[in-house]
Amino acid sequence: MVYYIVNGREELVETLCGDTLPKPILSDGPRLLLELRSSYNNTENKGFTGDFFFLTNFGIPTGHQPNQSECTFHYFRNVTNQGWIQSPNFPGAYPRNIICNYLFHGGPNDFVHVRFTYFDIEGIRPCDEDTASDYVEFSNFVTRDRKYAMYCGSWRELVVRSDARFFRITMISNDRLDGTGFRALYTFETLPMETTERIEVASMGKVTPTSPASRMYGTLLPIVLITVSSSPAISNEIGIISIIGMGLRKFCQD
Ligand SMILES: [Ca+2]
Repeated sequence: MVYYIVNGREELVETLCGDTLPKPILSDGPRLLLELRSSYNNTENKGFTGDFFFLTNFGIPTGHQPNQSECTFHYFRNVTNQGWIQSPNFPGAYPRNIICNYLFHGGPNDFVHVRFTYFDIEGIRPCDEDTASDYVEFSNFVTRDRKYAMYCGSWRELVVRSDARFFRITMISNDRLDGTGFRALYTFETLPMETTERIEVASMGKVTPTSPASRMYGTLLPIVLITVSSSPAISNEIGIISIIGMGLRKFCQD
């Protein structure tokens, strides 16, 4: 059983059993509790093994993170013109109460093209505060861009393009229920001077229940991450614990 520690109290977020490897787990603060419960004698179930890490990158391995206490990552064209972004702890569930910014900085006449290959953000449309949804926001500015709706739910082949050299993607989660986040390929391209029309969303559709992130990752070992939170009390000390290669072996609750 996996517990977050919220305001000093243990909050159950996931129960694991069976012989299927779990997805990575990322804490939403500096502590995470894993509890093994066995209610009767058995001679066949052998338990589990796993690795853990303390991390400061919120489980996001790409981009430049200037401040380890903030989930803000910068992507510069003069570093690379193409790469991947992902939600914290992808393909595992993203943490609750988190704000993550992905900021793209192209050169003059550049724009950035972002193609989501996986998108699962907990919520219902229109994904605003009234729907108590987590959401992803797109903007050509640091501030809100009214051209874009807020995005949540499951999408397939979601494509977004910036108007100009700067672009911002922000993921915001609330304090309840989780999704498995997103993964996207970004590409900086040079904008032809004569064609400045913007393409917002190229295509979209539902993700099928048979297309979990694990399929994209094949035999990639799962990673259990225990992050350190951005709560004010520990704002200067962010730590992240990750557990890699967790094996769950016929370990069931009754
Ligand atoms: Ca939520």
